[in-house]
Amino acid sequence: MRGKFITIEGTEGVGKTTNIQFIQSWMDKHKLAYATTREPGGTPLAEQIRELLLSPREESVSNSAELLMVFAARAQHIYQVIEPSLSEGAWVLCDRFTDATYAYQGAGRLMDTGLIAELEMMVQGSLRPDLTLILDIPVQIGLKRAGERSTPDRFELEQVEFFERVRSQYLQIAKDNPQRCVVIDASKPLEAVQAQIGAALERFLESI
Ligand code: Z5A
Repeated sequence: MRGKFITIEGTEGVGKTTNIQFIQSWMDKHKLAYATTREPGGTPLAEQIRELLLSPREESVSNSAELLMVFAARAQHIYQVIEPSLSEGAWVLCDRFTDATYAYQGAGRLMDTGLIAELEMMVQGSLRPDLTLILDIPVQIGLKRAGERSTPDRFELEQVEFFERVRSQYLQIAKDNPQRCVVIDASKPLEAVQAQIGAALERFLESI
């Protein structure tokens, strides 16, 4: 049987990395075979593109160049990791996927979402996540958490309004795709966040 494709999304510092460890333990407990990966990245080529995308630089990066790099990395990632894993029956747990493109390039950079949809179709065909956990917190709290943890990448140098648009877009995606998306209140203490994630995963498992 084909594996399930689970993505985890949210604005900066929302706790994706922290909670992925919790999801891995949940999958171990349920004896599921899985691969954990991330976007941009997940293969040597895609990780190189990630580096290009995230490094702060003097040269201003055009929105189109950014969008095409995101999808170039994604094409390689799907080809090399996501499709083979799903076909072998493994679940794929992915830190960000195309919802991030609608949120960051679409809402954040104010790019044409029709263009994103065309690239999505070209690169993914019918591939879509089966379950998406959208971790949600007020932008300022996330930026504070992210700032305390590491030096800012090229995206983290953006203004608060940029991240407000990203957050609104994620909430809109959740509204538009209630079958696939679950919004998690990530402003709560970690144990409470993980209780919500655990409940969402159990519901998903029961539904399949
Ligand atoms: N990007 C894009 O533009 N278009 C696309 O299509 C895709 C991506 C796929 C890299 O993503 C960038 O790529 C991203 C958008 C762009 N923008 N940026 N930057 P990333 O996911 O690798 O990077 P990130 O969003 O910055 O994630 P992050 O910094 O790794 O944060 P996180 O994984 O969500 O959070 P964390 O490291 O787990 O937690 C942050 C801190 O908060 C840490 O100290 C934790 O201990 C703490 N934490 C976590 N949970 C809690 C709770 N509940 N309470 C208190 N403290 C907590």
